[in-house]
Amino acid sequence: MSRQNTDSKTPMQIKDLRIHSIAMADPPLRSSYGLHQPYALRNVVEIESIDGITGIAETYGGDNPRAALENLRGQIVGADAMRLLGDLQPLVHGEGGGSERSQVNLVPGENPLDTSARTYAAVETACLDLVGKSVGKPVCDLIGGRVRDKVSFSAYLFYKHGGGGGEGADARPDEYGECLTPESMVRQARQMADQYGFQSIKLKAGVLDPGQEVETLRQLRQEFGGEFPLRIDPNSAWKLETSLEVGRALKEELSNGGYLEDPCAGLDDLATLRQQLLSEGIDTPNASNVAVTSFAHLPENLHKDAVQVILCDHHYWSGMRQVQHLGKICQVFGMGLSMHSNSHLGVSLMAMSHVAAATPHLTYDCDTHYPWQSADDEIVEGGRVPIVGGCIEVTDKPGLGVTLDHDQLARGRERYDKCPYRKRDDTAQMRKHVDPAWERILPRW
Ligand code: GKR
Ligand code: MG
Repeated sequence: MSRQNTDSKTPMQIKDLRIHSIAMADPPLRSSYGLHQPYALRNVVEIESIDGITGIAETYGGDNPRAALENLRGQIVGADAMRLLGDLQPLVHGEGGGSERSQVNLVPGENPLDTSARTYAAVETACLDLVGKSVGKPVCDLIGGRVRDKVSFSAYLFYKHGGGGGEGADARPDEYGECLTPESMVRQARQMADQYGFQSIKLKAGVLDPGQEVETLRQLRQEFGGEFPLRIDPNSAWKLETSLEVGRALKEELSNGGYLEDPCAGLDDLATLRQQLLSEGIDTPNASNVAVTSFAHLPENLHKDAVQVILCDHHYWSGMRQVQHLGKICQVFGMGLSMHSNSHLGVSLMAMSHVAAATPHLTYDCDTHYPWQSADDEIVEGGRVPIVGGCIEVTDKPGLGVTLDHDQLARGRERYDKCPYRKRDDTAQMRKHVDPAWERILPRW
C-alpha cells in the first residue's frame, strides 16, 4: 500500500513524471551478443517537484523499460521524493534468484525478471537527484558521503566493423575505424588511452577465435607494459576447456589487477575454472556481470567460490544504495567489486560516478562505454562530460551535477521516433550486416 503524502504539500512532492525515449548513434561494435545497432536506445526520466525542481535519471532504452516506468506513474506522481523510495521497496529485489535471473542469454535490459529492480533504480536516481538539487548537496554526499573525489574508468575496447553509427544522412564519422585484428586493437587502445588518459584496459572478446584474442592481449601488454591492468570479457562465449587454456595462456597478462570476465557460463563452470587455475598456481580471478546479478545469487556464489569480482551496476542492481550494500558484502566476504556498463550518455555516467564515489570497497576501475558515444547525442547541458586522466571528477554541484539540455533531448526523441529500433537486438544486426545465418551459440569455442 503506497503511503503518499498528498494532503499536506511538501516541497519535494512530485507533480510530474516525464519519460523520454531517445536514440543515440552507436558504432558497429561486436560481442558474443552479435553486433550493435546503428542506434543505442535509452530512456530518460524527469520527475518534477511542486516547487519546480527536476530530478533526472537515465536507464535502459526502448519500449519495455519505458512501459515498466509508466506502470509506476500512479505511485510516483503525488508522492514525496524522500518517502517514495521506501514505498517502492517491494520492487527492489526483482524476481527469481536462479540461473533464469542471470544475464547470460538475454541482452542487458531485456530480462523480465529484473524489470522491477531496473525500474526502481531509475526512480531512485531521479529522486536522489531531486533531493540533492533541492537541498544543494551532491548525490554522493547524500548516500553516505564520498570516499573519493575522482572515479577512475577503464578503456573499454571493442572489435568493430567500419562505421561510426547512425544511419542515412545521420551516419557519423568513424572515429576509431574498423578493428578486427590484434594490431588494429592496439591502435584503438592507444587512441582511446591517449584521448582520455585511461590507466587500465578491458577488452570485449568472444568475437574472434580465442587464439587471436589471446594474441590481442599479448600485444596490448607489449604496448602498455606489465603495470597496466588488462581484463578480457568474452560474455560466456567459451567452453570451460577454452577458458582454462586462455587462463593459462594469459597468466602474465592478467596478473596485475586483471581478471577473466564471464569466460564461460554458469557458477559451476566458473568454480571449476577457478579451482583448476589455482591448483596450477594461476590466481587470475573470475569476474562477472551475468552470472551474479542479484543478492539472491550471492550465497551460492560464495559457497562455490565461482566469481571473485562482482561487477555492480546501479541500473540493474536496484540502484545506488543497493550497490553500496553489495560493496559491503563483497568486502566482508573477500570479494572484489568492479562496475559494469552499457551504452550510455552523461546522466548515467554521472550516476555511475556518484555511486562509485560513495562506495568505499570499489576495487577496480569502472567500465564505461562513454567514448563510443558522440557529442552530437549528449543530452546534458554543456555537452560531453570530461574524462581526464581516466577519471570523472565528482564536484560539489547539487544532485548528479548535471542538468538536461532540452534541445538535445528533443533531438534524441526525434532520432528515436525515426529509427526502427524499439529494443536492443544484436542478433538481428549480425544477420543483416555480417552473416544471414548467424546464431548466438553459447559456448561458441
Ligand atoms: O555493449 O556489447 C556490449 C557489451 O557486451 C554489454 O552489453 C555488456 O553488458 O558491457 C557489458 C559486459 O561487460 O558484459
Ligand atoms: Mg561483462
